[in-house]
Amino acid sequence: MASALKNLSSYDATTVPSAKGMRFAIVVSKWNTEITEALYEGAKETFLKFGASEADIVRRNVPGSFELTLGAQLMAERKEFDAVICIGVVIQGETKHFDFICDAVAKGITDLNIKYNLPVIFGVLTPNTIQQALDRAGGVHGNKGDEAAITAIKMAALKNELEA
Ligand code: DLZ
Repeated sequence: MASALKNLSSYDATTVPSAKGMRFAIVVSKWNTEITEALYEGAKETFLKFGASEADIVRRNVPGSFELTLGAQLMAERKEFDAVICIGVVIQGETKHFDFICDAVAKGITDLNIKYNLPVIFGVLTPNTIQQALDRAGGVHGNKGDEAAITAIKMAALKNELEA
Protein backbone atom coordinates (compact mmCIF):
# COMPACT_ATOMS: atom_id res chain seq x y z
CA MET A 1 0.00 0.00 0.00
CA ALA A 2 1.17 3.53 -0.71
CA SER A 3 0.69 4.47 2.94
CA ALA A 4 3.54 2.09 3.85
CA LEU A 5 5.78 4.94 2.71
CA LYS A 6 4.15 7.43 5.06
CA ASN A 7 3.30 7.54 8.74
CA LEU A 8 -0.36 8.53 8.82
CA SER A 9 0.08 10.25 12.18
CA SER A 10 3.01 12.41 11.05
CA TYR A 11 2.18 15.99 10.15
CA ASP A 12 3.60 19.44 10.59
CA ALA A 13 1.42 20.84 13.39
CA THR A 14 2.32 24.40 12.39
CA THR A 15 0.34 23.91 9.15
CA VAL A 16 -2.83 22.76 10.93
CA PRO A 17 -5.40 25.49 11.68
CA SER A 18 -7.19 25.69 15.02
CA ALA A 19 -10.32 23.54 15.27
CA LYS A 20 -11.71 25.66 18.11
CA GLY A 21 -15.40 26.33 17.51
CA MET A 22 -15.62 23.83 14.64
CA ARG A 23 -18.21 21.04 14.73
CA PHE A 24 -17.45 17.60 13.36
CA ALA A 25 -19.51 14.49 12.62
CA ILE A 26 -17.82 11.10 12.65
CA VAL A 27 -19.66 8.20 11.01
CA VAL A 28 -18.21 4.84 12.08
CA SER A 29 -18.69 1.47 10.37
CA LYS A 30 -19.16 -1.37 12.86
CA TRP A 31 -17.61 -3.95 10.50
CA ASN A 32 -14.06 -4.82 11.71
CA THR A 33 -14.96 -2.90 14.83
CA GLU A 34 -11.65 -3.39 16.68
CA ILE A 35 -9.96 -1.42 13.90
CA THR A 36 -12.69 1.17 13.32
CA GLU A 37 -12.76 1.96 17.06
CA ALA A 38 -9.01 2.67 16.95
CA LEU A 39 -9.51 4.91 13.91
CA TYR A 40 -12.36 6.73 15.67
CA GLU A 41 -10.25 7.30 18.79
CA GLY A 42 -7.42 8.66 16.66
CA ALA A 43 -9.73 11.09 14.87
CA LYS A 44 -11.42 12.26 18.06
CA GLU A 45 -8.14 12.78 19.93
CA THR A 46 -6.76 14.77 17.00
CA PHE A 47 -9.82 17.06 16.94
CA LEU A 48 -9.46 17.64 20.69
CA LYS A 49 -5.72 18.25 20.32
CA PHE A 50 -6.37 21.07 17.85
CA GLY A 51 -8.96 22.79 20.01
CA ALA A 52 -12.35 21.26 19.20
CA SER A 53 -14.54 20.62 22.21
CA GLU A 54 -15.92 17.18 23.04
CA ALA A 55 -19.49 18.52 22.70
CA ASP A 56 -18.74 19.54 19.11
CA ILE A 57 -17.80 16.01 18.02
CA VAL A 58 -20.88 13.96 17.15
CA ARG A 59 -20.59 10.23 16.45
CA ARG A 60 -23.05 7.92 14.73
CA ASN A 61 -22.55 4.25 13.78
CA VAL A 62 -23.53 2.40 10.62
CA PRO A 63 -23.47 -1.41 10.10
CA GLY A 64 -20.78 -1.53 7.39
CA SER A 65 -18.72 0.65 5.07
CA PHE A 66 -21.35 0.44 2.35
CA GLU A 67 -23.68 2.41 4.64
CA LEU A 68 -21.13 5.20 5.26
CA THR A 69 -22.47 7.25 2.36
CA LEU A 70 -26.02 7.44 3.67
CA GLY A 71 -24.78 7.93 7.23
CA ALA A 72 -22.68 10.89 6.07
CA GLN A 73 -25.54 12.28 3.98
CA LEU A 74 -27.86 12.22 6.99
CA MET A 75 -25.24 14.16 8.96
CA ALA A 76 -24.64 16.62 6.12
CA GLU A 77 -28.38 17.30 5.85
CA ARG A 78 -28.35 18.64 9.40
CA LYS A 79 -26.24 21.56 8.15
CA GLU A 80 -24.54 21.94 11.52
CA PHE A 81 -21.09 20.50 10.84
CA ASP A 82 -17.90 21.98 9.43
CA ALA A 83 -16.85 18.53 8.19
CA VAL A 84 -17.90 14.88 8.28
CA ILE A 85 -15.48 11.96 8.58
CA CYS A 86 -16.38 8.47 7.34
CA ILE A 87 -14.50 5.68 9.09
CA GLY A 88 -14.42 2.10 7.82
CA VAL A 89 -12.20 -0.85 6.97
CA VAL A 90 -12.71 -3.13 3.98
CA ILE A 91 -10.31 -6.09 3.94
CA GLN A 92 -9.60 -7.47 0.49
CA GLY A 93 -8.87 -11.02 1.54
CA GLU A 94 -12.19 -11.39 3.32
CA THR A 95 -14.71 -10.47 0.72
CA LYS A 96 -15.62 -10.69 -2.92
CA HIS A 97 -17.60 -7.53 -2.21
CA PHE A 98 -14.33 -5.61 -1.81
CA ASP A 99 -14.38 -3.82 -5.15
CA PHE A 100 -18.10 -3.11 -5.03
CA ILE A 101 -17.97 -1.67 -1.51
CA CYS A 102 -14.79 0.36 -2.08
CA ASP A 103 -15.99 1.78 -5.39
CA ALA A 104 -19.43 2.59 -4.01
CA VAL A 105 -18.22 4.32 -0.88
CA ALA A 106 -15.47 6.26 -2.66
CA LYS A 107 -17.95 7.48 -5.29
CA GLY A 108 -20.64 8.12 -2.68
CA ILE A 109 -18.36 10.21 -0.49
CA THR A 110 -16.98 12.15 -3.46
CA ASP A 111 -20.52 12.99 -4.54
CA LEU A 112 -21.45 14.21 -1.04
CA ASN A 113 -18.54 16.67 -1.02
CA ILE A 114 -19.93 18.26 -4.16
CA LYS A 115 -23.64 17.95 -3.34
CA TYR A 116 -23.33 19.63 0.07
CA ASN A 117 -20.24 21.79 -0.56
CA LEU A 118 -18.94 20.23 2.63
CA PRO A 119 -15.73 18.37 3.45
CA VAL A 120 -16.69 14.69 3.73
CA ILE A 121 -13.50 12.79 4.44
CA PHE A 122 -12.61 9.28 3.23
CA GLY A 123 -11.29 7.69 6.43
CA VAL A 124 -11.59 4.20 4.98
CA LEU A 125 -8.77 1.66 5.02
CA THR A 126 -8.73 -0.79 2.09
CA PRO A 127 -5.87 -3.18 2.96
CA ASN A 128 -5.14 -6.71 1.81
CA THR A 129 -4.88 -8.11 5.34
CA ILE A 130 -5.98 -7.45 8.91
CA GLN A 131 -2.33 -6.87 9.85
CA GLN A 132 -2.04 -4.08 7.26
CA ALA A 133 -5.16 -2.52 8.78
CA LEU A 134 -3.78 -2.80 12.33
CA ASP A 135 -0.53 -1.20 11.13
CA ARG A 136 -2.61 1.83 10.07
CA ALA A 137 -4.90 1.95 13.11
CA GLY A 138 -2.32 3.05 15.65
CA GLY A 139 0.42 0.61 14.55
CA VAL A 140 3.71 1.04 12.73
CA HIS A 141 2.23 3.22 10.00
CA GLY A 142 0.34 5.51 12.37
CA ASN A 143 -3.41 6.02 12.48
CA LYS A 144 -5.63 6.76 9.48
CA GLY A 145 -8.08 8.40 11.91
CA ASP A 146 -5.47 11.06 12.77
CA GLU A 147 -4.90 11.75 9.09
CA ALA A 148 -8.65 11.99 8.42
CA ALA A 149 -9.11 14.49 11.27
CA ILE A 150 -6.20 16.66 10.08
CA THR A 151 -7.69 16.65 6.58
CA ALA A 152 -11.13 17.57 7.96
CA ILE A 153 -9.72 20.53 9.92
CA LYS A 154 -7.69 21.79 6.94
CA MET A 155 -10.61 21.53 4.52
CA ALA A 156 -13.08 23.11 6.97
CA ALA A 157 -10.67 26.02 7.49
CA LEU A 158 -10.21 26.41 3.73
CA LYS A 159 -13.98 26.49 3.20
CA ASN A 160 -14.45 29.03 6.01
CA GLU A 161 -11.68 31.22 4.58
CA LEU A 162 -12.98 31.17 1.00
CA GLU A 163 -16.61 31.69 2.01
CA ALA A 164 -15.91 34.50 4.49
C1 DLZ B 1 -20.76 -7.73 3.66
C2 DLZ B 1 -19.45 -7.08 4.01
C3 DLZ B 1 -18.25 -7.75 3.79
C4 DLZ B 1 -18.21 -9.13 3.23
N1 DLZ B 1 -17.07 -7.20 4.13
C5 DLZ B 1 -17.05 -5.97 4.69
C6 DLZ B 1 -15.82 -5.34 5.04
O1 DLZ B 1 -14.72 -5.90 4.91
N2 DLZ B 1 -15.88 -4.10 5.57
C7 DLZ B 1 -17.06 -3.42 5.78
O2 DLZ B 1 -17.04 -2.28 6.28
N3 DLZ B 1 -18.24 -4.00 5.46
C8 DLZ B 1 -18.25 -5.23 4.93
N4 DLZ B 1 -19.44 -5.83 4.59
C9 DLZ B 1 -20.70 -5.14 4.95
C10 DLZ B 1 -21.17 -4.11 3.91
O3 DLZ B 1 -20.46 -2.90 4.04
C11 DLZ B 1 -22.70 -3.82 4.17
O4 DLZ B 1 -22.87 -3.44 5.51
C12 DLZ B 1 -23.55 -5.02 3.87
O5 DLZ B 1 -23.32 -5.50 2.56
C13 DLZ B 1 -25.03 -4.65 4.02
O6 DLZ B 1 -25.78 -5.80 3.94
